[in-house]
Amino acid sequence: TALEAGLLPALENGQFLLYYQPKVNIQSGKIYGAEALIRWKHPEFGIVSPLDFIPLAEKTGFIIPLGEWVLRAACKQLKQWDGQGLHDLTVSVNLSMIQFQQKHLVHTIEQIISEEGVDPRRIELELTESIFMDNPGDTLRILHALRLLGVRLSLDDFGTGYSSLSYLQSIPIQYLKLDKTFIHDIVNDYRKQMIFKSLIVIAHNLNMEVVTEGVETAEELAIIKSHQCDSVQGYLYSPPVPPDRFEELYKQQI
Ligand code: G
Ligand code: G
Ligand code: NA
Ligand code: MN
Repeated sequence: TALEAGLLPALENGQFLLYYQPKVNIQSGKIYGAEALIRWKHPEFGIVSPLDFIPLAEKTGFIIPLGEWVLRAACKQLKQWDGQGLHDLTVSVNLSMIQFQQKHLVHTIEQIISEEGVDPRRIELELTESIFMDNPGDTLRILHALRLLGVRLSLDDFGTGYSSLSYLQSIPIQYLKLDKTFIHDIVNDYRKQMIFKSLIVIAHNLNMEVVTEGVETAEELAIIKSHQCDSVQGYLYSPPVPPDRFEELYKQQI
């Protein structure tokens, strides 16, 4: 397809960019980091959503160089923010299953982060449960190797698909990201509230912090606050935005 053929030239021509969605600490109400979300600034179609090209990139293997570009660009952004007075932010990037299966993943990540001169503890990798479908033993080994680098790991979209509490017994992750379908309609759904509340207790007992995604209203925020969720991401604070807009949001809060 036209989009598929356009991927490599787009990378070469600098048509990919990262938007950033603030992550907000519930207690302080302050932005402490951002999730990097890729966009394609297409000369003809305008801003193209990753939903339209990530699957193509996964199918063709292009996700490997693209994913490396994402991590490098996120590191560069972090350094730029340091220089602009946006100190101590963390940034997270999404890792596709295909990247995860790549042989030299750990080495590649280590290399990019060290070349860019970023403290690995300020980089978070967002993984989904799909990484456990293939070979759980290998997956665990890779996760431990990533942890040794110092990067943070989070389990993204938790609660969708084949969520199983058994993963939580063994995986070395620091953050559990509850999917937005969890929070959707939680205000009117007592059972959802009870599951939500219980999951937070489980996560905390396993030394994980909980990030709730997709928070859109003050009522939803009040509920998750009452259940001691650690941080939030959602339209209530901001959608994913270009870096200059993120900087405005950060500066507005002080
Ligand atoms: O930003 P938005 O909500 O439109 O993202 C849509 C989907 O694309 C999400 O599932 C998100 O995880 C995925 N996505 C966004 N950026 C990246 C990226 O850099 N790498 C991968 N693998 N997925 C991404
Ligand atoms: O799959 P992943 O969790 O990485 O994708 C994040 C996606 O969720 C992005 O496409 C982002 O635009 C979207 N998103 C972020 N906040 C909200 C929200 O409050 N409501 C909804 N409906 N989507 C959101
Ligand atoms: Na994510
Ligand atoms: Mn998610």
